[in-house]
Amino acid sequence: MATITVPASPALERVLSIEIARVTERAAVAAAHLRGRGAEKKSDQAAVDAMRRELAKLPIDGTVVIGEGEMDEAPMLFIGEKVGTMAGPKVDIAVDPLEGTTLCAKNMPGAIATLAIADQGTLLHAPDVYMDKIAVGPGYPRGVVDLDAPADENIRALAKAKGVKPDAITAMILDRPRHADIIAAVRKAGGSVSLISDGDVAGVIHTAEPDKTGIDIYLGIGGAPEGVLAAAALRCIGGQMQCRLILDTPERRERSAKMGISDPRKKYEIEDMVRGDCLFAATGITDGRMLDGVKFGKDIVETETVVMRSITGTVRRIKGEHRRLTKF
Ligand code: VTB
Repeated sequence: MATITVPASPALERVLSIEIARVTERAAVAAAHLRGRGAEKKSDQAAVDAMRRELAKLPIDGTVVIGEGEMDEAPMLFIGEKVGTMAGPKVDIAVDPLEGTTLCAKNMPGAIATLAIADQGTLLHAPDVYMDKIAVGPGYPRGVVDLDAPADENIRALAKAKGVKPDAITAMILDRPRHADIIAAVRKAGGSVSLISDGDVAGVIHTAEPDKTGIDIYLGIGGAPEGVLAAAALRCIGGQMQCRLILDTPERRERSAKMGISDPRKKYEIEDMVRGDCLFAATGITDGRMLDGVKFGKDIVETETVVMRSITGTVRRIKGEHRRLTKF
């Protein structure tokens, strides 16, 4: 059988833009088999297994930097795990094989399988803690909004920069009691709030296309691993994002120090979280605003995947029609 050999290169190879889609497709289909069964752990495990199997075939010398947990707590895709054929570029890998386990378990919109690949040493090694996030799409002056400014101020600043009244601005926020104050502040400024129950990787990405998604800004606290994945996507399509890890216990500060984080209060820009070129891919598991979910036909499985590449800013939407179903 013919094999593809990818020479090592400082720039991420183009061929990987197709290969990366295969990885998220397989993870999405594996999880989709378990949609709506209330089986969070089982569907996550199915996605992890499938993603790991496919990653092993990629022509890369990869290291997982955002994964399922640290070595002692995750048997697969743990932080530090080597993945790929080892015959290819040295890369960092960030994975979330099932982003939105609850969405999948309840068969609600927005569960995705997602992955980012970046040049080695360029992705933030974020521990699995919470992260405060703010993101807006492309086309605004740098610093138009700020993580440390009150939410109402950010809404007014964004409206001004967009040339609209604050009531034309919509903020997407995770529906959690911890966000009561920022939700109130957005509304106080006149803005509208679009709440999501889970899935803030897609939430951040929505800001890049406000005309299509109706979302101008993403605000609030979610997972740090999801923050790095979202930053990789935004690095490809444009936009601004600022984040801060929430290291509010000595244990969390110690854990992050071990991962190389010396300043626990650091405010990260996209360029600090993704310091070089990257590829980002996501495949829909359940139907969502960003992607259609997996469809199971009689003799065909259909998938939708988005692949983004930072070097060129190209975004590809790949509709997969899979006929050799034994591969799943
Ligand atoms: C966040 C968000 C994810 O879970 O990690 C959230 O980034 C966790 O927040 O998209 P809670 O602990 O409040 O649930 C997701 O929504 C899904 O994994």
